Amino acid sequence: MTRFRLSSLAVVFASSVPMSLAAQQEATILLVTDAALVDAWQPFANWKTQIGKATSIVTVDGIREHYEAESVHEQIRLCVRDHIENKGTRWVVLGGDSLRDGAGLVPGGHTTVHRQERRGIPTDIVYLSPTNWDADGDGVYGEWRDDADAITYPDGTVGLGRVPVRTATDVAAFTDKVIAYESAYPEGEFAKEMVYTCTDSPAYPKVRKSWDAHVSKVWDGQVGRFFSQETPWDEPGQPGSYPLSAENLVSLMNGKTVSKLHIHGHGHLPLWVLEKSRFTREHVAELEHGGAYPLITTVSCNTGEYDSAQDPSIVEAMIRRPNGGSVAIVAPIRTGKPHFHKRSDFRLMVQEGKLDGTTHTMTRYWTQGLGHGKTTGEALMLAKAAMVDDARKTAGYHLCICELNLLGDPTLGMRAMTPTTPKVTAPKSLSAGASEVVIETSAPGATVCVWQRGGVYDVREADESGRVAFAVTLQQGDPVSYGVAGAGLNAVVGEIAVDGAK
Ligand SMILES: [Ca+2]
Ligand SMILES: [Ca+2]
Repeated sequence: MTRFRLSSLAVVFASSVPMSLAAQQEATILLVTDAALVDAWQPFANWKTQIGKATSIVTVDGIREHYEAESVHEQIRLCVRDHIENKGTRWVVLGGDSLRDGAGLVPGGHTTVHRQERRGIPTDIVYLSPTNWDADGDGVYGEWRDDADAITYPDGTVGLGRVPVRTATDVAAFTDKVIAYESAYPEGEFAKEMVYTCTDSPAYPKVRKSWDAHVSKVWDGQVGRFFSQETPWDEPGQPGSYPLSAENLVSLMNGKTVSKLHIHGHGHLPLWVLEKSRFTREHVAELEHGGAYPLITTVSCNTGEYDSAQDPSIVEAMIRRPNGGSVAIVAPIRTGKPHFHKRSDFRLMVQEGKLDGTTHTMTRYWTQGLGHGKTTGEALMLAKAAMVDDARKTAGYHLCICELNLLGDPTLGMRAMTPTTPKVTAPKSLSAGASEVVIETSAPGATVCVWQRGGVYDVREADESGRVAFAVTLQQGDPVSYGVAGAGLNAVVGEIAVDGAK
């Protein structure tokens, strides 16, 4: 039986863990990390807070100290639930890499076993669950049949992602990429360019259908199909003449011509298998496309295996790569299995393109993000929520929900449209004491935030004329940070000096 100590948590956390005042009030982002990376994550937390998503950093050590349970996984789950239920958390960032059996910087969630994964997989979505995934109390978690009453899947209201970083340098490189993604996203056709790659001919029909029947129905982007026998770059009359090679995939990214990328085909932990070549860390090291970071989904086996002693996986390498790679990738932690209710569905997959559980999850991720304005983490959790009935019926779908992770930032908008950079007018300085901060923008409906670290934190929506007025009491010498952000915008931030009272 787990117990949960409610006494003076906020005070204890505030004194033991650096947190912004905003975070103490109401933090929409909860960032869980190791004590060694707290300082490294602070610029990320400050950036998110400044653009309207107040961020609270908690450490695994702090969680161990303040939540009572039989395991660190349970302690993290209780902490996350506390923040969701009592502190306004809408996104959970697991800010560190992990190893097997709860080791590493930020332990993976309870190990879920399955007949297809007898050695078990860490299941991060357990951290969002109001129940503990061990209904029969035998210490074996996530047993599809025996623990069904204690298994709660994500409902999509809270986004989750893991940033599998190991060092302060990794965190700094990742933070730079996230800031560029949110404030300096390319203002051309880039946002509209999606590419599906596929090297596996039996999968062609379903990969085609993912776009034709789903993503294209909700989003007005352009698709490029980079299949072994078909690419937009083929010589006329010579299908397949432009190979899906590692070099060509590097060119695609370095040319800043793909903002959404689905990679379908074989892979192993350290690489993607392409047509007659392999995409490895050496290719990741060639990536230089600062500011133009694609969002990626991939079914390729073990590419998202963040908990292995072998590190980095190819997905981890893409996340950690400075000035290149990606900021959010959905990938399987073990083999990327085509889950179905019955065997005959495989025939329908090959013949008619029936979507298996994994392809369906990734397709729903894109439709939620590009068609319905959800962030990366929300979109993946909604895709999982859409599969709950399947998971109750067939164990394979339960595994499907557990084994696909978002590696990267779960709070990012998915850039369905080409952004504009709003014009923002703010005072250069204000006087201490009771004041009105007026921010004028060219973006009606934008999220506008003001933040004085010593006290003020307020987030509002710009009115029809793009204006927001904040009534605040300002302290001398503590500048006001402001941020303007929104789905179709590159975020703009600035600072207002606070002088002595008049
Ligand atoms: Ca059990
Ligand atoms: Ca790892």
